[in-house]
Amino acid sequence: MGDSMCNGTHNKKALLSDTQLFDDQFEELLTELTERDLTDPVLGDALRRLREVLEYNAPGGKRNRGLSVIGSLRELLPPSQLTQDIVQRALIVGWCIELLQAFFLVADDIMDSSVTRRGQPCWYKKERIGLDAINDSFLLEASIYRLLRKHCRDQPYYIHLLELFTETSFQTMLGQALDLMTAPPGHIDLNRFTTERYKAIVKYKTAFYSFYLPVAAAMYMAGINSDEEHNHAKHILLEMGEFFQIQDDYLDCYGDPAVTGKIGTDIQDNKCSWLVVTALEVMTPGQRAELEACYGRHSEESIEKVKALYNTLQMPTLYQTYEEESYQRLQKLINGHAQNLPHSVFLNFAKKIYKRNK
Ligand code: DMA
Ligand code: MG
Ligand code: MG
Ligand code: MG
Repeated sequence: MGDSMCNGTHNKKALLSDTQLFDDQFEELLTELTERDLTDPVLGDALRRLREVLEYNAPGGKRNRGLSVIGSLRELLPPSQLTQDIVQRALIVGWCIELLQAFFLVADDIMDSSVTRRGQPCWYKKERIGLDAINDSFLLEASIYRLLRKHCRDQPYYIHLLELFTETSFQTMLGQALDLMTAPPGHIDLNRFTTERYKAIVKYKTAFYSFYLPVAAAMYMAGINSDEEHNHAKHILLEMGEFFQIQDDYLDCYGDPAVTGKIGTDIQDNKCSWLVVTALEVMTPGQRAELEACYGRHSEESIEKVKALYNTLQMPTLYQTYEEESYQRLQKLINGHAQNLPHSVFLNFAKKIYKRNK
């Protein structure tokens, strides 16, 4: 331990990692959302339900999005300006992003007919939950705005955060709409799966909320409001987001469910996945006819045929090449577009996602 740690000016909290602080903050937030403010006794059952929904669906992920608010803020403000209050607000805004993610995932798993998430059954798959999970997803979303109001309403950036969260939510919903419309069950049409459509889906359903949102929130909290700065950051972060969803699509088929915590459904769900879009670019007309006959079908046999075709086309090799190229492109983008923002804001994020297997 260095001398500075022993001079008594640092309290115990300062020695905890952001991850520990972040996890501790969740316990506090649970009490706040389910016990402290709403005291009407007739709400007891509903608030217990909210607590259960929060406990099951908000923690347990990688928390990259939530942690990157405080992570980015530490790069944007000098340590002397990072008071305990500011750190706490950054942790709470981070949890708001994790709640937004939980809201989308609970609904996404219903729409994608998924089975597991983060190594446990999807919430809607639990006994006696079913489609009541729809209202639970609304509760997760509403919790965001209760927290923001409680902790940030006196801050000069409050309105920026509100607009950021509502706009980002809308973008994500539009992306989910495109994702679902491009994958109509029982209507297989490989012509729908274009690169152009793919890019639109992933930009809207994933990149805005997973990458731009946490960094933009930290920027507003640090008083960086200019459109120019935000557009430069957005340019880099949307590129990272596209790559992140390509990984997600790759892992849907090639990931280990014991590691990713979820069992893939893209093939049977008829999804416009990076794998199918890329495979279509390199396959023969004969292989295309074969794919037409087995994609978007639920039988184990059909799914295995699609996977065999992906292997024949060497999709893992194509993916690795893509990952390498994407990483190089991103480094260039950071050097060219980061402008006044510290490159570490982007590099920290990039470090967490490249070569990931979960
Ligand atoms: C996820 O897309 C997008 C949102 C907004 C949840 P996805 O269905 O590929 O995600 P996952 O593979 O985690 O179900
Ligand atoms: Mg899904
Ligand atoms: Mg989905
Ligand atoms: Mg996926």
